[in-house]
Amino acid sequence: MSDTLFSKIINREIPADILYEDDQALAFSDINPQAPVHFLVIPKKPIATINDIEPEDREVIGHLYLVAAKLAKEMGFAEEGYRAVMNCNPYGGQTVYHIHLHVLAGKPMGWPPY
Ligand code: DGP
Repeated sequence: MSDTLFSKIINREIPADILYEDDQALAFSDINPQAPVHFLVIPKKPIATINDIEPEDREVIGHLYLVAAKLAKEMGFAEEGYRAVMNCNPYGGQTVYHIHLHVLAGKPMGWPPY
């Protein structure tokens, strides 16, 4: 897979408001927030889309949700609620081909999401 700008954020080649980092994952504020709180949790491994997740990636994908929930608790919106969603390919609204969990909070979310 070719490098995306998220690899550049991981490698500190472009700046980002980094909220959390460990050996497997990085969380940073979305540059174009769609809610009062909007950040992305990404694996350091560059997986392009949900369709490209391999069985060996189970742990890291689960880890993204653990990071999301940890930050939700720390940032104080866990109980109030939030949305955690991954977009896949054009119809899913994906624009960056390095999977990322969007975490949106701070207002009630609509459903359906279109
Ligand atoms: P998606 O459409 O699901 O692929 O979401 C990509 C998100 O990435 C979108 O909400 C905007 C965000 N984004 C794009 N470029 C940058 C960037 O350079 N920095 C940051 N922090 N976020 C970015």
